[in-house]
Amino acid sequence: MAPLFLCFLVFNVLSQTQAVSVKRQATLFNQAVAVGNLTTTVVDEASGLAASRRHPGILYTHNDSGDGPKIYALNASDASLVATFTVVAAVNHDWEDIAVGPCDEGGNCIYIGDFGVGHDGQSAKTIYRVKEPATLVDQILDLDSFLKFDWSSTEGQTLLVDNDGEVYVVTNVLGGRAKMYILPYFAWGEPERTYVHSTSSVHLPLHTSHHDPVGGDISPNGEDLLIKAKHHVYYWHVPDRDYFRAMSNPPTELPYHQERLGESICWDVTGDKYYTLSEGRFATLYSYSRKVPDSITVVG
Ligand SMILES: *[C@@H]1O[C@H](CO)[C@@H](O)[C@H](O)[C@H]1NC(C)=O
Ligand SMILES: *[C@@H]1O[C@H](CO)[C@@H](O)[C@H](O)[C@H]1NC(C)=O
Ligand SMILES: CC(=O)N[C@H]1CO[C@H](CO)[C@@H](O)[C@@H]1O
Repeated sequence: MAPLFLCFLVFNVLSQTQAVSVKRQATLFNQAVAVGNLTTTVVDEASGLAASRRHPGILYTHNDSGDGPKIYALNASDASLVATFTVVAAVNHDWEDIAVGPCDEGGNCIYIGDFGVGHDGQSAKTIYRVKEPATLVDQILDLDSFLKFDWSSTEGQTLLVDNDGEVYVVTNVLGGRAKMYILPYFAWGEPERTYVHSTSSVHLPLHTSHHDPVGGDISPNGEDLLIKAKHHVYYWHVPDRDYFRAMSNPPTELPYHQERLGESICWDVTGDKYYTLSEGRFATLYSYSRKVPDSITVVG
């Protein structure tokens, strides 16, 4: 028993050390693999991506402005369209991102960020929440709730939802540093807009010379955060789930296959890979899988 236990202990220590050095070398994830191309013409401006919790292997996406209030369910193994959901009592002014997180009364909800600047120069500054449907067939989804906010920023393109249902919105800036805001929970369902002060925000440790960032996602276990810029994917490991404090640390840059107009990124439901999808017709869905630490290969 004793030598076996010791062996196990050594293995654990080794794999911990490996994980740390692997992270420093920024070789945590593999290069992009093309999963498949969109075969449907209805998704031609995909601007957000999120993994279903209720239906593993399904990713939700949506069009940018110009579409109805529609969520498209894609098969993560071949990028085919599985179902289309229409959200009643919502409008797609300029939906910029989508996320999945808990509902108020348990279960999983889809969150939609309508906070881009539409063709009319206005921003709806609204988050919609709907329950994840039980079946993957075309259907109408009732609104679970909405959150109307206001801020001093022009627009956001990144929506993050954590395990507690807290909602974070990242501003999109041209030059300088974007800010991550946490939206107040009490604002859900309030007919009046709630003003979000900059005291509820933190600067990202990133400088941009493009309109960035364009998307992001928190992993289902809450420990990993991705922010996507036009040309880069940034990663923070956040074991304590303090996403605000994580922003005082520089991120690790992860592999990214440059897309024409890539605005969408999400984790897989297991957190073992992430996906990116570009705007445009017949865009390619890419996946980037987590590398298995060397120590596991050696021992296993
Ligand atoms: C997917 O699209 C890319 C770029 O248009 C193309 O090169 C590739 O052949 C397509 N793959 C499939 C399986 O159709
Ligand atoms: C997704 O695609 C895979 C491979 O093509 C297939 O086996 C699976 O049944 C599909 N899932 C759904 C929900 O359509
Ligand atoms: C099917 C559909 O409505 N597609 C829309 C997706 O969004 C773009 C605008 O960004 C529209 O041009 C498409 O018509």
